[in-house]
Amino acid sequence: MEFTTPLFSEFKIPDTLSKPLHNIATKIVDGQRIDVSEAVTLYENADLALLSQLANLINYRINGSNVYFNKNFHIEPTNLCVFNCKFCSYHRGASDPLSWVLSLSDIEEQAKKYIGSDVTEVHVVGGVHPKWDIDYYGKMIKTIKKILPNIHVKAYSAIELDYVIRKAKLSYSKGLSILKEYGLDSIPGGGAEIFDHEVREKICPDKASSEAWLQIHQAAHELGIASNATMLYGHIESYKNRAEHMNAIRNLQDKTGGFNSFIPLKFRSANNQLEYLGEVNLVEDLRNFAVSRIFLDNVKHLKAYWPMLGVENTKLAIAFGADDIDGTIDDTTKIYSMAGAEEQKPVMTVEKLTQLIRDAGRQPVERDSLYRIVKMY
Ligand code: V47
Repeated sequence: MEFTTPLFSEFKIPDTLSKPLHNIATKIVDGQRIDVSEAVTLYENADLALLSQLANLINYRINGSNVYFNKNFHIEPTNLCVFNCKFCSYHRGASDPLSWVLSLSDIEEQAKKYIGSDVTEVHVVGGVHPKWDIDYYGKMIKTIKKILPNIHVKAYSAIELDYVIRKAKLSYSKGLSILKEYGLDSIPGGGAEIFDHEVREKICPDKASSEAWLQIHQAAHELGIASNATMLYGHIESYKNRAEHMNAIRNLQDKTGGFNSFIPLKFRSANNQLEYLGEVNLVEDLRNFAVSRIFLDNVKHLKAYWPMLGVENTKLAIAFGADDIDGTIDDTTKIYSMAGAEEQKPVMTVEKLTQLIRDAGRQPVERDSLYRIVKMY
């Protein structure tokens, strides 16, 4: 299917818009940056059709009609965790039958399943184990690379990194360069949650601060290690908190250029201490994708993580600015299924991923972890 909708090349701002919205839309169409208060106005007042058109305009300028996926799997080394984040449905105490801890030989066995396959990335993330140190984190990477020498290892959230690097009494830069020596290729976006201090104090009081998260990603970028950024939304945060969160990411990206993608993660409420909040609806998800795409003009890719959204909602997210849907996954992650996401066994074939993208009217493109094209479908 060809991507020919005229509004992506010539979009006329409706005369019927209120003055503030008209001014914001004009800035966006003219390629100017919007600020935090303008993002809040979009969240509060823009209708879905306008948000979709503006987000598509920005996305089309950056990514054309391409929508990316990759062939990947996860390794989740443990769900023991020294922290007690209230939104987490995943962590368990050591005596809980639902807890797990992988040894290096378990990790070796998991990696061996992919010998001879054309998977390009492993995403390694888990709880923060009280006894592991930086060398163990390094050895996990080395174990994977011994079995799969060409795989890209995207590993460890800034929360895990902060813990082990500080435990080793090293600077972030030194700790990350040690892990790079072991084979770390890039860093996933987890642990950002919402940077606002008051919200963070309420939803994850004891873990690494917003400043630590940003410093770790900055140190990584300065060492040539690319990373992603996430935002956990749909709990107790305000629109201003979301816009300020994205502003911190946009500011850092201006300095380093090291973020590959931004990933809005919708709070899923099952089996955690914030269950009473319930969940925001799909319309709110789509509005959030669109404002993210418009606001983060310097982060090339906006990821709609399909295991969290489900297949049909991922198609809709593509119509609201997303250009990446993550990968094949192969039923190797539990974070979202344990929090009640639709996909209880997340696994997708390439045929299904490419069909999802075609159903959304776009061009499926397999990418590697740095968004280099592997294959056009
Ligand atoms: O930091 C935890 C989130 C993140 C819940 O970089 C929850 O490519 C919603 O970072 N409801 C970890 N979200 C996952 C993550 C990620 C996922 C996909 C791709 C990439 C990437 C990174 O998951 C945590 C937290 O923000 N999370 N519990 C929950 N109940």
